[in-house]
Amino acid sequence: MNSNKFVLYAYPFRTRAERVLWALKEFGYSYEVVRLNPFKGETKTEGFLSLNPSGKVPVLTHNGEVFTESLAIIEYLNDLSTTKKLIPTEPKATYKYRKAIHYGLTEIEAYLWVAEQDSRSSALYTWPKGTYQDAISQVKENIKPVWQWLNECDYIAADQFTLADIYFYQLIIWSKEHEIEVPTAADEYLKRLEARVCFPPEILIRWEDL
Ligand SMILES: N[C@@H](CCC(=O)N[C@@H](CS)C(=O)NCC(=O)O)C(=O)O
Repeated sequence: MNSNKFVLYAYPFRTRAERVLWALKEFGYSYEVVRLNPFKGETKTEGFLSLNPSGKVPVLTHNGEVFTESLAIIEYLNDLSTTKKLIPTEPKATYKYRKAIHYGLTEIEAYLWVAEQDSRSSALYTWPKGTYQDAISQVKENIKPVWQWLNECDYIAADQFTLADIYFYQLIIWSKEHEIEVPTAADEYLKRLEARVCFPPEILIRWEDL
């Protein structure tokens, strides 16, 4: 473990990079975080674009090798770990885990991201009028099965914490910020996750709060 050198490139406020930060903590890796401000062009420098040509975070370097895509990175960290596993290995349990992640990505995050572009991040993108309302309606509808999962289980994809919880924590917090009503079982779930020793408080910092 000591030969692992991790550097995480993130923004100074909550982004998908906090998923990676949380996973680094859960697996007990030591790491350095480099915070870059996109509004000052710090993710468009030659140096950063040589790590990720899309200019997006998170980027993780591991012993000098570059890794991008937040969910792929946290799964890589799981695969590297010899002491802790946060992806189920029994086929049906793995299916449930993957189903949750894929559902979140295609049915919830895609719409949240568009809604976000149309509201808070308008300094980075602009979208046609009405986009926000349409995207939020989709989130409201598509998040309903998630509430049901949380009625049935303490965690999103299993009876215990998995990487899917890191992901869904952020999706639910994000939804709340867009005034999507969160049922009691889901609020209790968020509190359960916030009580974890490895929970990164950075995940709550929004750019408009800085
Ligand atoms: N699918 C990528 C998305 C990365 C992404 O969009 N990151 C945002 C911050 S959360 C970003 O850097 N946006 C800057 C931009 O769109 O130019 C992942 O999950 O890592």
